[in-house]
Amino acid sequence: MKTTIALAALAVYMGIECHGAAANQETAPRNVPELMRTFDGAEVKSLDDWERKRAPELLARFEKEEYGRRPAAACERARVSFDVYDEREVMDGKALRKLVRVTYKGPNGDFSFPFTAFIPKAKKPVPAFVLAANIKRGTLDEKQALTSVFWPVEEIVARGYATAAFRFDCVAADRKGAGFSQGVFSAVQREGERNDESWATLSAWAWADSRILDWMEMEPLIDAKHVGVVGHSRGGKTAIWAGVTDKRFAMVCSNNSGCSGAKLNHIDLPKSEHISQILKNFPYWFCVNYRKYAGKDMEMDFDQHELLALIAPRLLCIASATEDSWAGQQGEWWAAKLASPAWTLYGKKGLVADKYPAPEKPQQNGCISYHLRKGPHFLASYDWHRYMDFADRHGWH
Ligand code: GTR
Repeated sequence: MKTTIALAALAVYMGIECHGAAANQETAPRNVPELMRTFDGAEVKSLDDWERKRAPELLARFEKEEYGRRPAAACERARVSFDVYDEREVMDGKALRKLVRVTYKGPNGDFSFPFTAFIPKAKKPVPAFVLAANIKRGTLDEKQALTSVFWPVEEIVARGYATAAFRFDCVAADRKGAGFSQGVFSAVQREGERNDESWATLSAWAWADSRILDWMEMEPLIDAKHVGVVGHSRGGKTAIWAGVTDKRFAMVCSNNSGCSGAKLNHIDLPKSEHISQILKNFPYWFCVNYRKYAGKDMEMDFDQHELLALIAPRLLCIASATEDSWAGQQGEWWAAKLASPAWTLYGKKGLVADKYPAPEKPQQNGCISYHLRKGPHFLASYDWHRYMDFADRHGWH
């Protein structure tokens, strides 16, 4: 009880909303679009069918209809450079803290944003986690980071992982009406060049996750082949899109991401957020085309399990919280379950579980991990430890 109150208070302090009580009875999905059938009706029978036809058509669908397409210029590595502008020992010499500025030279001007990295001292390069930090107040300076429950860097470092985080609003404003002539958008294109399938804010944040990975690839203290991307709620949606659009991420951890994140739409969970609600409050997270799906959650011909499937054969962690029915916990579990056949095509196991789990009984036997934390909508130390357990289990240490 105490922990719950403390977490809720922290969530409020950090500007993160807490959502209502749990719905625990089991609900089954209905009329779910078939993962292993192409849009023109052909059955996907092999890995080849998947990689040549189905996965590309799904990616194109999610780009065109939900998260938007990133202009090619945003993805040119040669436009990106880094400046480590401060570096010091922290945690009694156990780790290095680096402050890094990313500069992107866009066709329409320059844009830069800072991030903070903590790297444990070790004999060989260490695996790492990148966090898109959706905090609305405070900075990611040393003091903030070291005392933050949302980003428990001391615990992460103690387990031998490096971690880096950027603040959302340093990349693109998290505000309705902010438009697309600010943040990274301004450097890439003019508002007048945008159309109904242009990238939007979730994609811009996911872009920043990838720039941090660019830097990690050049940082000799980090093992860039073992980097996970983590995010909570809108950050959890961002983490999924980052992992889908950038296959260098070896693991995706999507915490309480809910509607238009890990939650399946074809499931009747009345207390959970629906597409019409998310579009009303946060239209700028998505491309304009997504608006045609408002009120069509159970009718659309694609769904979020198909997005998760695009992460196969890499590692995927989906997490819910008992008091977070707004995120639709069972919908998150079902999407993980229904995405699993993509892992089977690679000779691996997705989510190894037949039943929705009890709280704090993580399901971690396959390449998809699912856990249900007790408590509110939040990214807690408990969640981080399950992500690190999963990475450890897959030999990251
Ligand atoms: C909520 C929103 C969710 C979720 C959350 C968050 O208000 O409805 O989709 O993303 O915000 O990011 O905290």
